[in-house]
Amino acid sequence: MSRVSLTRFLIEQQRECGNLPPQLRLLIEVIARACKAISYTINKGELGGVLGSLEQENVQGEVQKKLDVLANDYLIEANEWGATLAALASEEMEAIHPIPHRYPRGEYLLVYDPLDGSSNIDVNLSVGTIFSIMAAPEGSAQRDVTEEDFLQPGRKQVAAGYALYGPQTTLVLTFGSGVHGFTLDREVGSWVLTHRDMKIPAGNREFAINASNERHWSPEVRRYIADCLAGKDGPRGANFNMRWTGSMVADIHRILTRGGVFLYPWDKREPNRPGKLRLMYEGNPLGMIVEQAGGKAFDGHELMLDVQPTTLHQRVAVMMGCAQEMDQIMKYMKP
Ligand code: AHM
Repeated sequence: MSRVSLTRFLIEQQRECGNLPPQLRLLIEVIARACKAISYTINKGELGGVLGSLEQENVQGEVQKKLDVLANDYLIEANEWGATLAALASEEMEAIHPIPHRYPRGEYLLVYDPLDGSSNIDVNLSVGTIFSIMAAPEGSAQRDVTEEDFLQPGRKQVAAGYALYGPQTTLVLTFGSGVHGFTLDREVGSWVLTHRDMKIPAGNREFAINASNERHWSPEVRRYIADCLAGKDGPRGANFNMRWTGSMVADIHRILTRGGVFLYPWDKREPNRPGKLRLMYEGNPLGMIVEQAGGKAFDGHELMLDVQPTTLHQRVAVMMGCAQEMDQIMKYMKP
């Protein structure tokens, strides 16, 4: 069987589905190229001098890893000059980054988390890059884009994806007509289509949650997890399994591949904060992928993709995965 490269796949989609304008196709290819560079850099590990932390914090108040900053720089350098973007925003940068005036501006806005799960880097576990693409507002070629222009609900994303740097490097993409996975062939330096039209399998009773926060959870979340833990003899009448990688992108990839649900709910450690994870960098792009793969994404009150963002770095409670199990969770969460 002949191998389908990312370029060939995108060109065929453009031809057949008509939902992939040339500028969006180019943007996806450029992001994929930057992810390739990030993958090679991560792979060098200690030999490349890229492990460890810097003595500085990002806008989220988290100590930055060297690779957080490197990955962020790769994505800016790759995307600045290509005339596909009006501006970009990164979890690692406080303010949005308009495309400098020396380059032509394009029709899209890019939002990304350059390295999700970065506490996993130094212990050689999976991390990933997550991205979300939206249309830039009309007229943004003539004026500077503002943070408000980025505050679009996830439903308006035109594409989303992630690269997972694990035992294999995989790229998972959606532009609104299904979810497709590619594996990096390191010898050739090419992304090869390996998972066409991914769908979250039903019936896998596996949940991902940081159980060390149990005492802080809401009564609804405690009841849901307690019922799962009660197993075959409990109200759910089945045994459940638990998995937690500390890297959301890896947990979502597992769910896409073999089913289950992921939860990072609101908890009372910081009661005024809706959750730990970020709406624009994690909730929305992974929510779009999960929905496109037949699953559901929920913030505890409404569907993730319907949440109206109010700030770029806003936090959100996250519950997403297999549709059938999400229906159960949503019943538990009803007031
Ligand atoms: P990061 O942006 O610092 O990498 O944090 C995000 C990560 C998610 O990938 C993961 O699900 C979660 O934080 C893990 O949190 P915890 O430290 O509670 O295990």
